[in-house]
Amino acid sequence: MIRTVQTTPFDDQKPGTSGLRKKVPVFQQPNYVENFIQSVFDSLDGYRGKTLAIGGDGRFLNREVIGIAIRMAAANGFGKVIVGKGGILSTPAASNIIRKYGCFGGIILSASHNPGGPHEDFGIKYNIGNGGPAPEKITDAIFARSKAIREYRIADIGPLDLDRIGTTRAGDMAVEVIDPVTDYAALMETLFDFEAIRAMFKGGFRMAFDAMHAVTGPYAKEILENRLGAPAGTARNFVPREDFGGHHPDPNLVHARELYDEMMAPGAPDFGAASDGDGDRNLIIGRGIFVTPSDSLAVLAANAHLAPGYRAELKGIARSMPTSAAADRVAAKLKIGMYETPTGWKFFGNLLDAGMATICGEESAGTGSDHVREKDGLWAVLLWLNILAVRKESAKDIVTKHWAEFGQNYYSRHDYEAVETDKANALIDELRGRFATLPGQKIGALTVAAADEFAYHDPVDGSVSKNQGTRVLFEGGSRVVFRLSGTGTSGATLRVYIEKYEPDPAQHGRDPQAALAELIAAADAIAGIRRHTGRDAPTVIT
Ligand code: G16
Repeated sequence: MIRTVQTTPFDDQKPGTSGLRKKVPVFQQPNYVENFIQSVFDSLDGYRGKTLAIGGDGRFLNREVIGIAIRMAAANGFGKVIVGKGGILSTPAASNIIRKYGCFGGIILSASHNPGGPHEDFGIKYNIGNGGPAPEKITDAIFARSKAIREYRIADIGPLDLDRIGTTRAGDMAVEVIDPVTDYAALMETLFDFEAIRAMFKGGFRMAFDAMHAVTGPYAKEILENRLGAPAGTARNFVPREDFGGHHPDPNLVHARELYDEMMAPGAPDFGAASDGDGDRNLIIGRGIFVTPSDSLAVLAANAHLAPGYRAELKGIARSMPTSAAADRVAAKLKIGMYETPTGWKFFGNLLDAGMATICGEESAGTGSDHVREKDGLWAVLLWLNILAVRKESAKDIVTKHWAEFGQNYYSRHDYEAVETDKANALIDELRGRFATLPGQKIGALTVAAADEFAYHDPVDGSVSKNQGTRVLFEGGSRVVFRLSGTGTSGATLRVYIEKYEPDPAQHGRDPQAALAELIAAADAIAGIRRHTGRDAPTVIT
């Protein structure tokens, strides 16, 4: 039986950088989830009888919301839903399912690297038929609808068994429960030289992969240990938990500190890696070297031809604006297109669909390719393994040689989390007001060359996205970028991205904070970070 339920709108359902992310108690308000999902369906055309993929990263509230999504999909006329067993699908695996099975779209439940649990974070995201996050045109429509919604539709169906693989019916709709790992693992086998990686493990190569008690655990166990023959124990913290074991499933130098310390200590494994809550981010640490996501993108692009799936010339490389320009130098050498997009994986979708880019990446620990339309944590790890297996050199040697050839883009991001929203806005507004007067100003030894707000003109569909980050560019090519995060759930997070290009190999491999000290001081002098936020130091430095 289909019920139409009267409701009143919420005014805070604006999707951010990657879907709607809020604290769990916000989602637990009566009708909150239903309103948002109905607003998604109301913003789409032509889905009757079609298939919807549904899955999430297994965090607290995952099962309940999956049940609601299935019942609402049935009531709204979808012909079928494909759901990961136990309600689990990593974000890249969900993207693959949407593409492989020709789904109309998908609903992905995740708050990514944010913590999980009854008082932590949850999220809902809609992905379109290409497997990628909905573009702004759709997320804007969802938000507009969420402010006007008066009713939603939901089917009263009996209990759903999400733990048994197979197809059942929910009213007129088929519910197919699939193994979350099988299709993804099969896709990885088509892209990488599993033989070569297997031989490397057989030869004694040691790796530590921290799944951070998040969704990648079962994927890593199956692919690294079962299929590639890495010793048992290579995948750690591989049992997904609703609260990620009480940790932030954020693969960075703060939350994956143990792995970092191990990789820097004597007797470290050859290679260390980690992934986040929903499996789309990656952390790469070679023995004795942390590889920044921006450098990782550049190294992967320069060496991708060593993997079977990327033997043909890359079509182009894309990166988000705050990501360092390291990959630009690779694109220039390969004589292929280089695209600079706003932050948010959704902006890569058009470039990938149009065949203009093959590999994309972001400073926020995301790398991926045209194999799906999400960033893909394990994919990045496997491409690294493939490169290591073919080149038979250490990650440190590979990165050091890369710098020697292309120069090093020193890079760091300073995050000021949970800043009062008014204060963060005031900082950005003040900065905007100084665009005209900043050029020519000297700060220490640095001279400002230009200051502006990044706007993106999508070369495929002509859409324009404004206000995508404030840039201060210095003479000589260094820069500082200021941006407010679109994924936080408390107050505002100010992100300060700092970058300096160093061509001289004698100056490579220094501590980035020391190498960037002058720019870090300039960032505060220009934006008044301390003055506005009252903070002496960033919350997180990556
Ligand atoms: C999301 C987006 C990424 C973005 C990141 C950080 O990642 O998919 O494209 O770079 O957020 O965004 P912000 O700087 O606005 O917080 P994830 O892994 O959180 O889904």
